Amino acid sequence: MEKQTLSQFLLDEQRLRGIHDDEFVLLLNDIATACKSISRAVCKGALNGVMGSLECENIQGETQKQLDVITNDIFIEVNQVAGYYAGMASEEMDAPYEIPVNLRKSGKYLLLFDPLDGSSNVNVNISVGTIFSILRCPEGVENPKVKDYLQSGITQVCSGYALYGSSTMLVITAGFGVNGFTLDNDVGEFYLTHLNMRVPEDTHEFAINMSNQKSWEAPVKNYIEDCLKGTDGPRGKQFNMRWVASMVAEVHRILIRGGIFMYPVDSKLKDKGGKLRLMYEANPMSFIIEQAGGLSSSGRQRIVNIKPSGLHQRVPVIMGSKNEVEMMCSYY
Ligand code: P6P
Repeated sequence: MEKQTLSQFLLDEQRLRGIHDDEFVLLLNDIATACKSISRAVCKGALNGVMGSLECENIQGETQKQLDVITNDIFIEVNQVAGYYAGMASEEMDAPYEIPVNLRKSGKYLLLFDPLDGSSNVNVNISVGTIFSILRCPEGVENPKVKDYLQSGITQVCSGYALYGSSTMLVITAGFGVNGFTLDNDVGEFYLTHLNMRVPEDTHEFAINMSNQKSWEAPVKNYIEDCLKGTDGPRGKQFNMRWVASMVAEVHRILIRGGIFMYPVDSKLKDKGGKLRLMYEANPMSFIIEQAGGLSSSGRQRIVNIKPSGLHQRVPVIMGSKNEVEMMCSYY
């Protein structure tokens, strides 16, 4: 049977389930178009000589890659053509970007995104991705300011990621489950290939950057030590470890075969609150993981319940298989 395209899937959801307004469907199609364009830019990176770093740093204090800026521009330009946003905020930009009112067709939504998460992997040809989160623009707000973006993750209308790996995939949730679409480069369409994705409740695989071990808080140290004891330890089973240093790749693996992804706060990051950003990494990925039956916590609270205090706020992240995240959080 012919697979549904993303557009057909969204229109079906709109018609059969009465969800999504027209602006939302158009908006998601624009995001998909941006991701197709980013996929080509990443795929041809070396051929176009854009795999290097720039002399400048972003708001995070990280050296920007050429592709960080290129993909950020693609995301803004593609989405500005249709203008189904009141504004956009990006990991790569200090302040939100307001779409000029004359270019705007709808002021309903705010878009937050990390245009190329894991970009330090791009020149060693390891999977990278785009992460996005869609919020409602507060009623009557014509020109959204930072405070209008500072909504808890629980209020997200939609979130998703594109994974630029062996194939390019788009995985999205709008609060009615999680669905994955694979890009057919020959046709230029995303086709539904992963209907109603679910995170296995148990796992034997953890993902954490072990080089930070000496700086972890005690609960994390104790949990990992118990996992490493294997069948002789309190967990009574052997664990495997993965670390790709690309959150999108980790989360996708966990969606497919289970696992627990951890970027806990450590003594080096304590004053920053953690490594990963709440608004355009932790919240969108938490929405997806929870919609697929998993859990997502800072170790002390559900991530999507956190009331943001800043656009680039960081947060400790523990997310994945329900029973494993519960076990890990029991160490706090
Ligand atoms: P480290 C990529 O820079 C990122 O934000 C996530 O995608 C990834 O999980 C993490 O940082 C990797 O961090 O310290 O291992 O380089």
